[in-house]
Amino acid sequence: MTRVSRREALKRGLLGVAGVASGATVAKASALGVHTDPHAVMTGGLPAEAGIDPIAFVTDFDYGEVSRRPDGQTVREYRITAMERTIELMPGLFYPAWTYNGRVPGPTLRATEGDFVRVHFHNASPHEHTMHFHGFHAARMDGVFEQVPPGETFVYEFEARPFGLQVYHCHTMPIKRHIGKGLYGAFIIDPKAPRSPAHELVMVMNGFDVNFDGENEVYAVNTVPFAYQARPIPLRRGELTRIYLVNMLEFDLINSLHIHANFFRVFRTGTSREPQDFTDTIMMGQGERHILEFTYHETGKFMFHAHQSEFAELGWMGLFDVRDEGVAAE
Ligand SMILES: [Cu+2]
Repeated sequence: MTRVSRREALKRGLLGVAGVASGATVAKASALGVHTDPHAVMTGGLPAEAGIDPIAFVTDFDYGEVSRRPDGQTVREYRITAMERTIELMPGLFYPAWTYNGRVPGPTLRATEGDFVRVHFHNASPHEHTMHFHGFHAARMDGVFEQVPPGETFVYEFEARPFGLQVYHCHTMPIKRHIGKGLYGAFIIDPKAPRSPAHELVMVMNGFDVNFDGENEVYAVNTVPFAYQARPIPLRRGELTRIYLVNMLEFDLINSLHIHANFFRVFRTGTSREPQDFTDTIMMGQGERHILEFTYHETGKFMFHAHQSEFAELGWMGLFDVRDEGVAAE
């Protein structure tokens, strides 16, 4: 396999396939040195596709299967399966991902502080994996020493604490491989007294090392490069927007988000009800996550992107389309 640097990939027209649904072929992926064997892009009988719809993903929250204990405590049960799946990041650009439930990121799990959380984790892949949740729990629920072999199941149980924006990811060595391959997701723990009503969006910043050279060739928020440039995220003028922003980017030390023509309040890790900052750009290391709140008072299209310009040009950019009408209510 010829090593192609990400700058060369850029020169070879990676940007040219953004948002183009037809005409691109596996030859483009071949230029990047990724699989072109038709069997390699059909893992486990599943067709190659993005695994998620980026527009649906931003507002897709998994509250689990809800029941109640005799003492009134809410129980939320989630079913997560680790599986291999080749996903199509952009037309013709395939990536053999390791996924939770066949998608990258995994589902955005959501509970309220004090709920009892039970996660049935099944490993349907040929490698050992775990689920390591950020937040409070017992040592045996930490997803580090209890590796789950292929074909086995492990049940994680804990109380959802503390409220804020948490994250989960695989904690199997080498971790950079297991995270880089796609095993992560957001985990929102709402405070008991709800936050103010808002249009809520989940953004998981990530990237993919498509030629396995230990650096990312493409960057994105929610997996698909340029997804929200091709299909802007609709916002309503005057309505509070709340972004649950998570950085799970592997290989690069930092990532960032910048929004145009506006400032946001920053609730670091979402653990305080009081904002700690008011700015338009935030830098984050891997595993950092923050809640951002802002309101647009003008209509029109506004860009948001990583303020590492290279990341933006390799896929991590998008648009808000602020309107007075035609925005689905949450
Ligand atoms: Cu893993």
